[in-house]
Amino acid sequence: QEYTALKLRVKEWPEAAKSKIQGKVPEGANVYFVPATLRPETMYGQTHCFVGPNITYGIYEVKKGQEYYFISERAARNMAYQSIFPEPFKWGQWTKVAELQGSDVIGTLVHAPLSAQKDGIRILPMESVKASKGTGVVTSVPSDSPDDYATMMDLVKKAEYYKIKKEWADVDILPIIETPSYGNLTAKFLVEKMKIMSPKDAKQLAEAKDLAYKEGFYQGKMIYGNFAGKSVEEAKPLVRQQLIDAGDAFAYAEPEGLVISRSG
Ligand code: ZZB
Repeated sequence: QEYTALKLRVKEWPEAAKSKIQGKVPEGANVYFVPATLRPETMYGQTHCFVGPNITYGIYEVKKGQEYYFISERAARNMAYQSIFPEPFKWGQWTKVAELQGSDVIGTLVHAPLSAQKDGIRILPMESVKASKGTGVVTSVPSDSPDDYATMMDLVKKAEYYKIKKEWADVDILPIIETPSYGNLTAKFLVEKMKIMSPKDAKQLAEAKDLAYKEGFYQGKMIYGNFAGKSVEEAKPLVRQQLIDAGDAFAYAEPEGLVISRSG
C-alpha cells in the first residue's frame, strides 16, 4: 500500500502536550503530525486531523533540533526501513524523544498544506483510528470521506462529551470534487442516503467508503484547487507530486504482512 504522508506543522500545543514535551523537543524545532492518505487530491478539503485518543504516539527525530514527526511507534519503525529518517540515522534506526497519548494532543492547531483553512486545523479524537494502520494519524476530509463526515457530525453534536470546543469541530465543509451520482459532497450524500447515524456504524461506513472511492476515482472531477477541471484520476498524481516537490509530503509504504509459502 503506497501512501502519501503529509506534513502538518504544529502551530500551537495544548497545555497537556506542552508539559509532556517540555525539555524533550528542542525550543524552536518544528513538529509535524504526519497522516497517511490514499487521496492526496482531497487535501484542499482538510478540516481536521484525527488521532485515536487511547493510542500511544511518539515524537521522533528527523533532523536534530529542527524537525520531528508525531506518529505511532509502528510507523516510526517502518519509516526507519524506508530511509525516511535521513543521516545520521542508519537503516533500521530511529529516535523517540517523547511519548504521548492521543488524548494529550486534542486541540493542537496545525498548518495543513493545501487546506482552504489557512489559519490551521485542529487535532481531534476519532475512536475508529487504527494503531495498526498507516501512521495512526488521519487527516479529515468530510466532503469526500464518509468516516470523516460521520465523525465530524458526532464531534459537533457531542462536543461536551468529547471535551472539545464546539467551534474546533464545526467548520465549513468545502466541495472539492464533483461526481455524477453523489454531487459535490460525496460523503454527506452517502451518509444521509444510507442513514448512517454514528461513526460507530462500521459496516455501513465501510460500504460507503467503498462507493465513495470508486465513484470519486472513476467519475470524479476536481472543482477546486490547482487542477480544477481535471478528472480525479489525472489530478491525483499531480497533486501528490506538487506536495512532494514543495517538501510538504513524502511517500510512505505500508508493508503487507510477510507471507512465506512453502510447497512440496
Ligand atoms: C484522507 C482521505 C480523504 C481519505 C478521502 C479517504 C477519503 P483504506 O482505504 O482502508 O486503505 N486512514 C489512514 N490511516 C488510518 C488509520 N490508522 N485508521 C483509520 N483510518 C485511516 O484507508 C486509507 C484511508 O483511511 C486514508 O485515506 C485515511 O483517510 C484513512 F476523501 O485520507 B484518507 C472514500 C475515502 N475517502
